[in-house]
Amino acid sequence: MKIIDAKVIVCSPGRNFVTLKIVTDEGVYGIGDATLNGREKSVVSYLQDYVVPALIGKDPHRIEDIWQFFYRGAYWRRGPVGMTALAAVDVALWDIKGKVAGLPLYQLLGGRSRDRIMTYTHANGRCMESTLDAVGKAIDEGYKAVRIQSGIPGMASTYGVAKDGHKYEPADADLPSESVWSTEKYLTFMPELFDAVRSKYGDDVHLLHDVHHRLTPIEAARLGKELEPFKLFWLEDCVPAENQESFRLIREHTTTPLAVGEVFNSIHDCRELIQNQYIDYIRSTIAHAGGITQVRRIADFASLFNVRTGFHGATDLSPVCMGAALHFDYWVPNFGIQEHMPHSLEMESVFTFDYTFEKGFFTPGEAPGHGVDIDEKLASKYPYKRAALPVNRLEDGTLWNW
Ligand code: CS2
Ligand code: MG
Repeated sequence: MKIIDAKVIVCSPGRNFVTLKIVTDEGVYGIGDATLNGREKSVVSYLQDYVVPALIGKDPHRIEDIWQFFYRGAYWRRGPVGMTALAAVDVALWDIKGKVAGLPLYQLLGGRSRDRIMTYTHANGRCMESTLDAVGKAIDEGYKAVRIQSGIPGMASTYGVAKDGHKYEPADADLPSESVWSTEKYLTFMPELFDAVRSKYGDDVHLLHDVHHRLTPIEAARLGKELEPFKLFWLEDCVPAENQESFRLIREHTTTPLAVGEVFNSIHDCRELIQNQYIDYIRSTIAHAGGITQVRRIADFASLFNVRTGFHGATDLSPVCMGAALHFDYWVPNFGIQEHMPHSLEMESVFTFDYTFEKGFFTPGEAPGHGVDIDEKLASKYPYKRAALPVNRLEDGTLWNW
């Protein structure tokens, strides 16, 4: 079997997506998600100018060798753009292998380890009351786990809170919009917020929160400690994780479980975090961490240190990534939880998939491969429009982590 073509499909059904379609000489094709929010065209160029020409003629069954060719052979290894491009190739090849074998992807990985996949959704509001209402709505929809983000008194806006009446979409302008952040106001409000949620909804629902890289280690230690009474499922991205050692200080102060990794693209980004058990959940996702081939290595390594998976699953990861992630979640022994920000009907119209959601849990389909496809004709009706992620400044104007 040989690869005879590879197409990069860029579309924007409500938001930008990049999809790689690899076609073989036997008519079987596979697709992978190559979406990197705010940097889509960089991945398009990396694929079109450097990866696709070298793919033509290769045997699509040689997934590992092709992975090594575009990782070890790239010279300029790692980085979000190259690893997102490699991830798309990898997922498309696993899709082809499943189709040729006539097996759903989870069977190729080792069969299912569970009956269903627990997922969490987002609840957010501009104030405590509207956030509490959003939590209640998520619980009514059957979710057993809810991520909570709220507007902060004294701040005009903050991460994770949708503009009135809209779904939350961070890439909200042609050029980066600017927001203002106050750690002091945030740290004062968070314990009040989670106290109110627990008081209203009790202890049964899992609560998660994304700090989104905005604290220093000692601030994160304080927040983790102050949130302990509210028994979070996890506190996510509490500090930027380039310095993995900074998590030791947080770990020494709090038992609140920690999750990190959606911005990682290599096992080396999380090796110390995992082997020192500084974290409880690794979030590196198939679309940005080099595909199934590398994420499987990360998950296996994490299993040695009691670290579980908690894949990133925001709307800027397409249904292709979601489909592949659910097959992986079905198999991976050290599964933790799967994020799910529902895609809009417009987004879902371009992608067909056979995974299903019921009462807080997902199940992948039984179609060979990952079960997701793209309607190229319909996709072409939604042209790309540049959309940048925001930047964040402290109240004194200092450029801070968004
Ligand atoms: C967030 C993401 O879902 C999450 O945990 O961190 O929504 C993140 O802000 C976006 O994926 C950035 O593109
Ligand atoms: Mg996050």
